[in-house]
Amino acid sequence: MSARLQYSELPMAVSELETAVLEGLGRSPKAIPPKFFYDRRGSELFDAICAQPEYYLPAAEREILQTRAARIAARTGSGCVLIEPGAGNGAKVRLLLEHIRPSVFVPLDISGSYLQASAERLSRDFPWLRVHAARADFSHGLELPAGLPEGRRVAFYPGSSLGNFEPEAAVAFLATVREAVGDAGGLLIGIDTKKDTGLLNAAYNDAAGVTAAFNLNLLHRIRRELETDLDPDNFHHHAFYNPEPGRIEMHLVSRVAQEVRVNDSLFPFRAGETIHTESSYKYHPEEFRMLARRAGFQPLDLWLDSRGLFSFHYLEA
Ligand code: AVI
Repeated sequence: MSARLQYSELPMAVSELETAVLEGLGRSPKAIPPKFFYDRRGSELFDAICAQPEYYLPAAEREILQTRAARIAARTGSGCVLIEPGAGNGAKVRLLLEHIRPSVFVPLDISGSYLQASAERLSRDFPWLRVHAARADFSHGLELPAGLPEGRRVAFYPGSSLGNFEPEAAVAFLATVREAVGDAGGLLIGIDTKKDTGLLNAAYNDAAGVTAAFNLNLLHRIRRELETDLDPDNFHHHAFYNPEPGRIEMHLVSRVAQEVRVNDSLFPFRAGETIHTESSYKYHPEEFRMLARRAGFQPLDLWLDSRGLFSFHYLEA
């Protein structure tokens, strides 16, 4: 590892998956939070989703970042501390780094080995860049690694990941980002917009079955990591847009009536009963601006791609 590259592990409960599964399968309706999708295999499958033609988000987002990079950099200023929660493979920030020229880039991700590998690639490809990567579960708040330089803090939260929070939790998360960046800070955030239901449903039901594999990987992960007789083949993927709350819902549907054992607990399933694994909220720009204001941010800029499929907002504290 070069001197420009640092890696930290912020505290994370090891038994969290077990607790979430035992609690979530005991509940009615059954639910497991989406953050457990992202073990190494899940992160790889998510990358594969991003390459599916139906999943319009990455291309729309790339278009905005490519065409607006100079304006974005004018807002963030160069030499800032650039923080990316849920950085994944770092593909998006690459479009901005040369423009923003941050003093340090701080990628945070729940998947440690995946994060380390992508931080190393980034450090190699941008020889001037200082990278301080940290494995962190920021679903409980945004803790930053110690030893970051002084300077304006700007958070970068692309990919519409905020959509995976319930709206109240989204406000709470934005408020923790607001606190982490401080009074002089900013947030550049990508938000998926409301649109034609057919496009939305196709994006979460790609023809190659990658989203289905991503959803089902949660069950494979549970099988790998917990003491269980759960058989992933007894479930199938189901995703649909629910217009009333304005969200895509992903579920795993039990094909049969069955009983699943995890540790010493038994969980009965009716045929057709589901585990709700993810919600992905879509926001009109003004709906999102209202959320941002409630978290103490002032919305400044709104950028849309040419088809109006995706939005980027720049907010200041
Ligand atoms: C990470 N997140 C914004 C994705 C989404 O679109 O909600 C996760 C995803 N789930 C299925 N496909 C992609």
